[in-house]
Amino acid sequence: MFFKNKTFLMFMLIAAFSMILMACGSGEQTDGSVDGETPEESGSQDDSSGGDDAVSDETYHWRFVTEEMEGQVQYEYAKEFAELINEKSDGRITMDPYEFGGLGSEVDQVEQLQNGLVEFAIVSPGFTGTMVTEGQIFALQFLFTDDLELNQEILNTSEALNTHLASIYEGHNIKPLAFWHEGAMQWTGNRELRTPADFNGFKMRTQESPLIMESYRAYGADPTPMSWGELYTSLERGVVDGQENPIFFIEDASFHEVQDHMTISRHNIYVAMTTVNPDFYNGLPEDIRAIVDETVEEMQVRAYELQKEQNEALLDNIINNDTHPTEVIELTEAERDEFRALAMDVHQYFLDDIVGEEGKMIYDMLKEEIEAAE
Ligand code: 6CS
Repeated sequence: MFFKNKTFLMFMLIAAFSMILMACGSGEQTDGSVDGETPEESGSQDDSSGGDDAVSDETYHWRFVTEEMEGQVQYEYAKEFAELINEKSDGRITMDPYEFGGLGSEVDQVEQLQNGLVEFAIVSPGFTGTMVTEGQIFALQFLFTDDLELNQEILNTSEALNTHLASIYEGHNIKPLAFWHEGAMQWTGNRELRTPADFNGFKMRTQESPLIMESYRAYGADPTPMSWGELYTSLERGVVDGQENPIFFIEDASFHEVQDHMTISRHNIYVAMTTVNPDFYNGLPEDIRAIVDETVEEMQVRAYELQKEQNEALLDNIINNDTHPTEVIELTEAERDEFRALAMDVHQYFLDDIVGEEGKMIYDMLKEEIEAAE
């Protein structure tokens, strides 16, 4: 829909939006400091009284970038987050949610967060795969359960993720405040994908994570990483043959229009992280940080509801689209088991060749947490 043949326009917009963003964030503070000079000063403090005795009428203006468009789960999450935090802070905190596209690729957005150019970002771990190797744990297929509500509960409470993996991310200047999911992922293709043999030579679009790519090599596919901003056109032109995503995203980005087949495979969940620039976060007054934390926690429930509503509502649009028909099949448990068996080799590869001791510990702990939850 949005990105249909609009790649060129998107890249023109990147430059313009970046300049606007810099201009918005460059307001001089009452204490004479300029936004963006240091991570602590990123984001406006509109009425800085300065020092430890800062009075509670200080106001804040922050940026929240997402990897999705208006109406899609991440953007709606960020919009509600902004409303909730504004309410909780009696109007002292205002936040601007940003749609995907204006600030570059998903990987560019991660860098903007690390540099403190934006304060908050929703980050899909796939786009940090070459930097935070342990974060590729989310690329492992058939790791979580088939119960989406239970999976969200695991993401909420996991010590492996919220303590250990989060601390590795923090070492890379990305502080995850929460892990949540956008639903189960499914495959679309220009041919039917029912068995691993169907992936033989299949040009699969993936995110930038080497482990996601390895997961598709294990099925015999030929993975190609790219931003989703290029995906519609790439599917249309046959640059790639297929892709994976939750139902809501396939429908809203109209990938089904240029794909003849869709497989309900539920081979993984799509995990997203609410992240913040750590220097900015650690520099906040305690009461403001508490409001941030409370908002993050309350939004976990909304994240689950938002993806559920959209994933449930939008499948019919794909099935009933007569203009662009897509044949939708659902894998049986036996068919899923064939993929599961190959995916387990990738789990082992992750443990043997990708991560060190800490990554192994995180994997083992998360597996135990999942088994205990089941
Ligand atoms: O496939 C992707 O890359 C995109 N998918 C989702 C569900 N969100 C944003 C992401 O960039």
